[in-house]
Amino acid sequence: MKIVYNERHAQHAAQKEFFRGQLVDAFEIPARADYVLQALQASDLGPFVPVVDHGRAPLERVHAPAYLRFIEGAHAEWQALGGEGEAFPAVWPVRSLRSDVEPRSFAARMGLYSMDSGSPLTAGTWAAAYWGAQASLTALDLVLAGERSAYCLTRPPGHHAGADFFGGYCFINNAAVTAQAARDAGRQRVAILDVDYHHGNGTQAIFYERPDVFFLSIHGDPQTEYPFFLGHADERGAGAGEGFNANYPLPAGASNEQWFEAFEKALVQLNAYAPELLIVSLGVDTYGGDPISHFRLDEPEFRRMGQSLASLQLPTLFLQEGGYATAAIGRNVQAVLAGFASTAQGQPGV
Ligand code: Q9C
Ligand code: ZN
Repeated sequence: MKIVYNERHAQHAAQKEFFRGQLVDAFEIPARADYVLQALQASDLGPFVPVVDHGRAPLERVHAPAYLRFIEGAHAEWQALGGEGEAFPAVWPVRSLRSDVEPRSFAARMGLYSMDSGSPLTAGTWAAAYWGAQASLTALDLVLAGERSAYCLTRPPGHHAGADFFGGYCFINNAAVTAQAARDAGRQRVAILDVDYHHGNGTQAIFYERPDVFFLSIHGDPQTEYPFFLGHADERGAGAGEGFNANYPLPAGASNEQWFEAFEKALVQLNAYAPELLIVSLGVDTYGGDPISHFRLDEPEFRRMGQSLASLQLPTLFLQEGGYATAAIGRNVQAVLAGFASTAQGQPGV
């Protein structure tokens, strides 16, 4: 399986994040990707393919240009105001407040363009996120050119980022950018399967009213789990997109049996859609040892996940999302990819 690695990921290196109103050590750190890189280099997966710059246009197909410009310049603005270290939002235009006027205040724009205070914005955030999107697009190119699959190793992750906001450690929505690029390259139906512990609210929202990108997600129930305000089972798409969104929320603490039951249901639904491309938002924070999540998967389950995905027999693009048990992420990602790669093409589908 060809691998595209975003070498610039470490430019996004936060020391701290807000968690329940306190500054704590950041969870989404460069070592996450370093461990995955080590595990993949020691495996027989690969080869590694260099990143190709596709420019800004494919990002602007999904994200508001004003949002991208803000993220690009935000840390410099923060520093010019005397800010030190990471920048965080602290005020948001909820409900009856206006979000159609962009305020001049930096603090106000931080709130306008974000959903939480848990996503530190650093000097290198834009570079890391921009090149992560480019690495994702490079991996997409491989699959569009006929590769059975490709994996993009990148951070920060993407699936919480909306068209015009960051949050949940995410700034540019790589799954959405690549799904749109695949549509623009002529693929008619694209499926995004999000197996990260957290609901991919950004990806869902971007495609909610569209039938051409089917979003399916298995995740911790938003009644108790981040992102709290989206990801319920009754969200099935709207307008022309009605029926093309599927959420499988599971209670925190769900068993592996419950997880695979939901997963197999999602695969049947996905298969019935007959997509021309599958994009997997591959978070491995479903791991039992994850410090901020509450499912129980382990190496054998990650391998089984990869095998089941292979049985769909679809061109498949894997994009790295969450996973915070730093030392175990490499092993878990490798198990998914090896499970997929070891399942022969031509084996019966689900
Ligand atoms: N400090 C992804 O997995 N904060 N994002 C949880 C822990 C939000 C996770 C509290 C978690 C976001 C891509
Ligand atoms: Zn997650």
